[in-house]
Amino acid sequence: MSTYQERILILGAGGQIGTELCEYLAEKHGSNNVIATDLKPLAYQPSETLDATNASALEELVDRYQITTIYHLVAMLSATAEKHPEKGWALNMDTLFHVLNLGKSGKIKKIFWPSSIAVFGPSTPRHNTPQQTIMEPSTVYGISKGAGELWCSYYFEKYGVDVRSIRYPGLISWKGEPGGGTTDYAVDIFYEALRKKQYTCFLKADTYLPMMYMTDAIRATVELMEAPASDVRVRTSYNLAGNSFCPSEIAAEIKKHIPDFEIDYVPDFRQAIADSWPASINDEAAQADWNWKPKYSVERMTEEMLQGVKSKLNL
Ligand code: AKB
Repeated sequence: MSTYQERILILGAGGQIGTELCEYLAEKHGSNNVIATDLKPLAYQPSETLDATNASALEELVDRYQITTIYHLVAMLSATAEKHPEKGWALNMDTLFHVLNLGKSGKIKKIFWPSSIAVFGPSTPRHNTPQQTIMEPSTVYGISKGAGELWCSYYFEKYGVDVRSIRYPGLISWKGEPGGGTTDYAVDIFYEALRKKQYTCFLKADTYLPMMYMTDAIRATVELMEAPASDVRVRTSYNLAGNSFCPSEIAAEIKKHIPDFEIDYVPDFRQAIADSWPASINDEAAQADWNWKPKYSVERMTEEMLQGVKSKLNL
């Protein structure tokens, strides 16, 4: 726990992670101490519109709100970045540097920056992928996350910036929607199962990927941020495992609740991205360093997702 009153700024707060992280942190620290920002106006208060590529606008908010901690969630994800490689690289790297430099200048004390399973590539061991292993990503997003991890570690070693990071698996949520990722099918499937009882999946039936329910991911994020600095031994980014499953398995789980649900498979360019990523992840380092333990099974996640999406769609 910190000995000072944390004042938190969230960048990209309107996205899939930000939507739930804002709520969670506001509950914990009081909403006056959690300021949300996004390109678009947000319902959450207090919030500000911010283009995170604008370093001086970001610094002005940090000064105005006396921010101590930034959760930097702005990113172009894997599928979109393959369509806009240079834009993806620029967005993902420029915004990271702006935030790291605020840490270097001493204006902020702590940073969270998400990495991803996308840092791994076709030459990485695919099963139970270790914390430290071959990392030759084949996507723009993965290259940007891999480079970003090394920059985080560099700023920690050279300038003492307390930056912490998790390699998120595919994240599954109903409150916030994913946008532009390869693992998005695992959210879309719930919406389509409830709306149409039919889903056409853009990955093959047996494509295993590491996945995690958002409630676990938010808890992991905050647990990492609250761990004593000396326990955070990995300053690139931590592997984090939840469940590993493939489209046919999640479809079978949904069928237990919606027996006439049907799925078919029309793989597109995202199949090659998924094939380059791990099928499952080893997170022993996170378990050992800050006591990480996932709580959600695929069964429990499916029940909560169906309930949540149902209420969101007013069904
Ligand atoms: C994506 O699919 O691009 C993201 C990720 C795994 O980082 N969800």
